[in-house]
Order: sequence, then C-alpha cells, then structure tokens
Amino acid sequence: MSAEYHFNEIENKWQKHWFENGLDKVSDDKSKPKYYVLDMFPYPSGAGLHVGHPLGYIASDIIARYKKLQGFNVLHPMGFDAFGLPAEQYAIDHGIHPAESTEKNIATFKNQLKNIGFSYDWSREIKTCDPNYYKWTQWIFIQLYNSFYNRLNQKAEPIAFLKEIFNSEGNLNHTCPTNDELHFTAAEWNGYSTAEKEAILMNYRIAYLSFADVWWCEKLGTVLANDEVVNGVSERGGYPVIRKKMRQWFLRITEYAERLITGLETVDFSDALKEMQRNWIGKSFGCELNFEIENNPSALKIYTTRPDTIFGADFMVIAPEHPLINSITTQEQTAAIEDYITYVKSRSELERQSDITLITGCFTGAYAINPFNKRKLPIWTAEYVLAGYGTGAIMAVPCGDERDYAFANHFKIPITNILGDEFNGKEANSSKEVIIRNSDFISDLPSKEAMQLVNQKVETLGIGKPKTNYRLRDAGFSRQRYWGEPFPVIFGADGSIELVSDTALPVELPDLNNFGPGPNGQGPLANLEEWVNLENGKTRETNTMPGYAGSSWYFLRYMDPQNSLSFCGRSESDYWEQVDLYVGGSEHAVGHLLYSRFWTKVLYDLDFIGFEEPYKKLLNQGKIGGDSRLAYRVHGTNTFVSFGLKNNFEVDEIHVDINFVNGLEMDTNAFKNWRPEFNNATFELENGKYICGSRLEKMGKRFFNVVNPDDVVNQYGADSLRMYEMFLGPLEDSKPWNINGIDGVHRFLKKLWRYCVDAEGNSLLDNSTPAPESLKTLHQTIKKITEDLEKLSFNTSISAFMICINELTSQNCKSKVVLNNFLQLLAPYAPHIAEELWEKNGNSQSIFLSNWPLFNADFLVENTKLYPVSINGKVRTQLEFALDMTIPAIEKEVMANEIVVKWLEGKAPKKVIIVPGKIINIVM
Ligand code: ANZ
Repeated sequence: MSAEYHFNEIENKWQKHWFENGLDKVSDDKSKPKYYVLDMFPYPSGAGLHVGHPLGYIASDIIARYKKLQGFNVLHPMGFDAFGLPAEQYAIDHGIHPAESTEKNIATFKNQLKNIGFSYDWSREIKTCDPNYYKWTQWIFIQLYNSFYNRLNQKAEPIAFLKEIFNSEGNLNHTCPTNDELHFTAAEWNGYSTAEKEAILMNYRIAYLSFADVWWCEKLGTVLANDEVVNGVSERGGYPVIRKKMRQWFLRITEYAERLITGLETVDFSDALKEMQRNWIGKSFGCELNFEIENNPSALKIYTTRPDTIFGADFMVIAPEHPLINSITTQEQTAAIEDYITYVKSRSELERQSDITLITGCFTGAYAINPFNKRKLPIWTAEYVLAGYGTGAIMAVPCGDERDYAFANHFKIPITNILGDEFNGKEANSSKEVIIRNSDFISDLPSKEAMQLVNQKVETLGIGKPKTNYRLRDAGFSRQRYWGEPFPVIFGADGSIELVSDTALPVELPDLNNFGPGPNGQGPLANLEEWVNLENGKTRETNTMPGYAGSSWYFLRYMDPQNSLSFCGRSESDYWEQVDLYVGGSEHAVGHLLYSRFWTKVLYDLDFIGFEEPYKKLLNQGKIGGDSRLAYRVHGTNTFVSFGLKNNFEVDEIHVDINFVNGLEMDTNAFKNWRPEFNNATFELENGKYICGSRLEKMGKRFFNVVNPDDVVNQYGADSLRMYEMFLGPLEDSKPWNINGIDGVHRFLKKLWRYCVDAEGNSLLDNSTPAPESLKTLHQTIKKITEDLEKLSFNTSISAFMICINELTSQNCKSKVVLNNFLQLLAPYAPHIAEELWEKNGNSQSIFLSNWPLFNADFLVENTKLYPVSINGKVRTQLEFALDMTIPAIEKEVMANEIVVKWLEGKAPKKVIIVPGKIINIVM
C-alpha cells in the first residue's frame, strides 16, 4: 500500500478481515459481563438508506465497540422488520411478489450497512417475514390467547386457571374486563353450554376476538390502528378512513395500563417520551355514580372526574350508542333520536372529538334524578360523549366544563352557577383550584375537599364508587392484508375456535399472485379457497397480524436466533436480560414501544423471561434534514435564470437533483439530460455559471436531495462519514446535512495518517519514552472521551480527538505508546483507520481485541514548572525544574546556567529570589 491515506482499500481490507475472522461474532463466554446495544430494526423500503438513517446506527456502533474494548460481551445485532404494507402495495402496483421485493431491498440495505463498517453480528440477523421467526410470533399469540389478566395477582396467568376458578367459585372475585355487571356462580357456570363458556372466556383472554368499530381504509383495503390514523386519514398514503364494525382480533393491553405507567419509573427514557406514553395511556381519577331515571327501572351510570360539581349538573348526556337509548326515549322523541343516531354513524370518533365548534345533540324526552338534591335533569344524547370511554354517559356541568357549556348555550339550557364569582357566565371555568358555592353540604369548600366528601357520601349511599379510568384502548390485531403473519387459528363449522398445535407451527404464509382484497372486505388470503377451507367445514383465519406483531418481541430473538425449540432459551434471556441501550427514532414513542413493553410484561408474567421491561435506556436520535438545490425557470418558458438574476423575472422554482450540483454550481448539461422536458432548456448565467438556490428541508426522494451513504463512503470513506455524522451535533437534535462540513473531519484523518506513517507507508513512531506533557495530553483525552461516551455525547469527542493530535504534533511526540492509546480511543468512531495504523505500529492482533485505555489522574498533575528567569527585572531565559526541588538546589543550577553566567558577567548577584512554582529573579 502506498503512503497516502487510501481509505477505500483500508476499509475493504478490514471489513473483510473482521468478517473472516469472526471479530463481530458474539462470544459464548457467559463469564464476561454483558452489554446489549440495539438499533430499532429498519423496514427495508425500496428507497434504500439515506445518510439520515445511519445516524443512530453509528452512535450505537460506537457504544458497541467501546463496550467491547472495555471487556464486555456485547450483543449488537441487526435485522429487518420485513412484513408490511408498502411491499404489498408495490406488489399490487408492479406485480412483483412481496417476498421478492423484500429480499432485494434487504440485500441493498445490508450492503449499505456493511459499507459503513458496523460491527453487527450478522449470524444473528432476523427477518420478521422468515417462517423460522414468525413461527414464534404465532406461538406468542397462542400464549396471549391462552392467558387472562388476573387482577388479584396483577399478572397474566393461564386461562386454564380461570376455568378452574369458575368451576369452583364462579366469577365472584374475577370481574369481567368488558362487563363488570356480569356475575355468575359456580353452579351457573357449570350449567352453561361449551359455546356459552367460550364466549365468556373470550372476554377475559389477552388475545381475543370481538366485533368492534375499527378504522377501515377503503383504499388500502385494511383496518388501521388508532395511531396509524393521523388527522382523520391513513398515516401511510393519506387516504380517507371510516368507522366500520368488523370481527377482529384484539390484544387486551388495557389490563396493563397501570403497569405500563409504573414501569416507566424503572427505565431511563427521556422525560418527554415518558410523558407521551403517560398521555397515551391517559389515566384519570373519578367516580362512577348512578342516577335514577324517572319512570324507568334502570339506573343511569355516569363517569365523572369532578364529583364536587354534582350540584351544578343541569342535564345528562348519553352516547348515541348507549344501550339504554331506546328504552328511555319517549314516544314523541323516537323519530328525532333515530335520525340523530343515523347522523352520528357517519361520523368518525376523531371528528366527534375534534369538531368542538359543531354542536349537535337530541333530547330523549327522559329525565334523570340528581341523587343529592332530587332535581330532574333532562337526558340528551350527543356525539361528544363517546361510547368507549368511562360509562358512555355523563352528568353535564356547564359552568365547569367547556363542552357542556357550549352545549347548554346552544340548546338554551339554563346554567346553574356553583362557582360564585369564579364563573363569569361567558365561559366554563374548568380549574380544579376553585371554591365550590351554592352546593348544600359542600358549599364554600375547596374543590379537592368537596370531591372527597362527595365520594364518601356516594359510597355510604351505595350509589357509586371511586373509579380510575384509562384512555388507552385495546389494540386491534387483525389486518385484511397478505404480507403479514398468518394467525394460527382455525374456525369450526359451528364458529368454535381451534388454535393450531405448537408442533404444526409455523402456519406458513401461502404463495399468492393476486394481492387484491378478498370478498366482503376480507384480506387477500380469503381468495385462496384451497388454503382457507379445511376438512369438516373448518376454515382458516384469513386476516394477518399487524406490523407491530414481529417488532414487539424481536429483541428477544437476537439472544438466541437459531433456537428451534423455543422463541428464546431461558439461559440466554437470563444472561442477556434487558437491552442496555436502545437507539431509534421518536416516531415510535407510543406504538412500537408500548406494544413491546406490553408483550414483554406478558412473557414475564407467564415466566418465559425474567424481566418485565425490555429497554433499560432509550436514546432517540434526531433527523437529518436535506440540503435542496433550486433552479429558477422563467414562468411559461424553458429558460432558467441563475440565482442572482431571479428577482428580475417571474420564476417558478424547480428542485434540482443534488447529484449534478457542485456546491451551488449546476452542471447544465446534466440538467438538460435529466428529463426530456429540460432537453431544450436555455440558461442565463452569472459569470459563466449557473448558480442554484438552496433550502433546508426534509431529506426525501421528492426533493431530489437524498444523499446515499454509499456515495459519501466512496468519496470520503466510512470513517469520515461516521465521524462527520457524529460531528454534526448532539445525537438527539435534528440537523441539516451539509457535505461541505465533511472536509474538516476528512482532513483530520489524513493528518493523523501522515502523523503516523511516512511517504513509504512505514511507521514514523518509535519506542521513545513519552514526555510528561504528551502523557498529560493523552490522559486528558482519555478522560474526555470516556466521559463523553458514558454521557452519549458523541459530537464533543470529535473535537477532542482533533485537539489531541494538534497538541501531540506541537509536542513532537513520536511515542508509539501514546499513539496506540490514542488509536484505541478513536477505534469506536473510526474503526478502519484505527485498525490500520494500529497494525502499522507493530500490533499483530486486532485493536478490538485490545482494551480501553485507563485514565490515570497522576499524569494530569504538573510535576515540573517552567520558570521565567529575570535578571534585574528582565526575563532573560526559561528554566524547567521539578516542583519538589529545594530552593538551594534550584539556585545552584540557576547560577550554573550558561545564559545566566553570561548576563552576570562574572559578578556575584546581590540577591537571588526564588518563589517555588512561580518565579526566579536575580538582582545585580
Ligand atoms: C362532570 C364534570 C364537571 C366533568 C366538570 C368535567 C368537568 P378525563 O379527564 O378525560 O377522564 N366524560 C366522561 N365520560 C365521557 C365520555 N364517554 N365522553 C365524553 N366525555 C366524558 O375526563 C373525564 C370527564 O369527561 C368527566 O368528568 C366527564 O365530564 C367527561 F366541571 O363530569 B366530567
């Protein structure tokens, strides 16, 4: 190899070496302490990676290599979240099978990742679409189906236990999660038919089948989860969605609401992220309270978070879906109520909640009685009260609740003031820091005290009880799509449910050519009759699992990826335990993270693993923005004017592919050849150049500003790319990509190279004893880099490396020992150049088999001092002495010094003043 820094050769050489020598393989040596650092695995899209994607991967790779050098056994795997809608949409659009396009995309991703020199143990790669993987996703589903949440023990337990309990005591101690009014004795249970028993058990199972309103997207032909619907349209594609009742699988995540909140206290996630999860779960404290209905035996149960406002209730509102609506509606109001219900059916839950200015509702004709003052309150129905929350019925308090106020105002319902001066009559005052007035036994009490009193009274009167509610809903788990995990479920001709036995797993996804929807909104698998229909009229479940199925437990499979007997052997999960550091985008703050925390808790409860939080620490990387280039076409022509001229014309902006713009200067020929419409483009130049405008925006295909990491690696090397991405700023920040900046780190690596090797490529370093100042520089750097890594502050290390090499250069340090230590510090960031120079320094084993340099504070302590020596007040020279030297010993050496002797001109000095550690002054 010649003397220049040939990064491409070096990087290929070492990537090959590491792979061939299994350097990235995880060790089986379980006596070592472990460290598990995980990236959120990517969905292998057709577009490949752009430079924004590896930001988090680089950070996690630095940590992985650092921990390895520290002696940890490091698990740092990579895989692919390979099922999903886009591959299927692509198949529909282009006729290419999802398996084929997915494999191709994975190959591209892997190549791109390998080029960056990540230390992934590829022997542990997983793909969620691999039958050997989804076999276990199906197996976990079966465990979820065969379990219920035992509220007494606060954990999931086998449903077989529950059957035993029902046999011996009915459901006395085990409230039904979907209906707390369902009570049966052991005798009643034993009298039920098998089908009746199964129907009851279904209400307890953690994976269960139910009919429910789901978001249905006609265009995608599928049901979407709440978090896949954004602003009333599908997150992917932006297509309209409507509410539709369908038979769906659900996961009873709601039983875990409390543990999902308390578990947050045991993990190291950012406060913002924890807050997002808490908000999503939406815990509130309140009270359930029964109101009698005039001329009707049923009670109306409401949920309120403000029992203290009960004397301000002016009317009641029930959800249009409320089960009592028909039985309470009076004859005169029946037609109006029916019309209103029809209207509400056309409205999505989102519209119902978000259109707060649109006030609709209908009076049922019925009245409820306030249990405290016996006041008659009209019962209305209105879309703002949702069936799925609380009890689906409320007492409306216009002076304390905005929506109730707006409703009363709209329908001219008189408002009772229970807040005195704190209610201005023009808007509700929803503050809880108020004094309650005009309210019988709670008058003139602060809200909080009043609440307690009312709660107590409600309990003594036996008309209600305090209640905690969660906004979290059970998660829909069925998709009417092809490219996902099939369910291990078979329906009997009588509608009974049979789960596929463990030995028959996986239920393989059958091959298919037609990816269009099946009949009646079913998924494409419904078209495959020979697959669907089994003997004796049995049929297979034709839905497939949603995208979050495979990603909810993948971190466990990496621990034991080839295990054919278990999803993950217990000895492996006991050793690797939680992920120590999880790096990924904040867009997964609720969906993926919440589901995988939930699955982990269930697996823990069922004693398949020994820990209940999957991720000990989470780091969210920011996004890298694109630096777009713009050309200016004079409106209605094919003439393009350079940036400086554009204000003289009426121009249209065109995004130009950044690949044919150098800095800001556009290659006009490349532009002309780019697209037929630009073939005859003409240009008005500035100083012979076409100068583009620029803009920072999202990195994406449609802005033609995508930077492929492969191109950067070719031009500057993977080490420069890695260093530069870290140099851009704190990992959590979003920041623009600016290729100009990469020169700085690239020059630094070249400088390091020249510092270490001569023109012939031989080492310039020697075995000289390092000077104290060089050891000081080195140990300052060790301290800084180690602290930075512990804080996950990557950007600050880059400048520390540069400062270190500058200092060593000016100290003319040639010490191999010092440079070897420096290379060990650099190795996590720039592994290839560190490995190459390490070898040139005469080390025969990989740098990654060495160790992390230990900081020694002794080297930072100054033990000599460079004294300015003045003669008659003028500094004539500088002399270095050990700080612990005695004054007479210093004086002796000063007086013998050549320069001092010269200035003394043979005379004896009047006085020699020596202040240790400060100055030496000779007075003549
Ligand atoms: C009386 C009251 C007085 C209320 C007041 C609020 C303020 P969170 O915090 O979200 O749990 N509510 C209850 N069930 C509802 C449903 N199904 N659809 C729409 N609204 C519902 O909110 C609980 C409050 O939201 C409850 O307390 C109830 O109104 C309303 F000054 O009751 B409140």
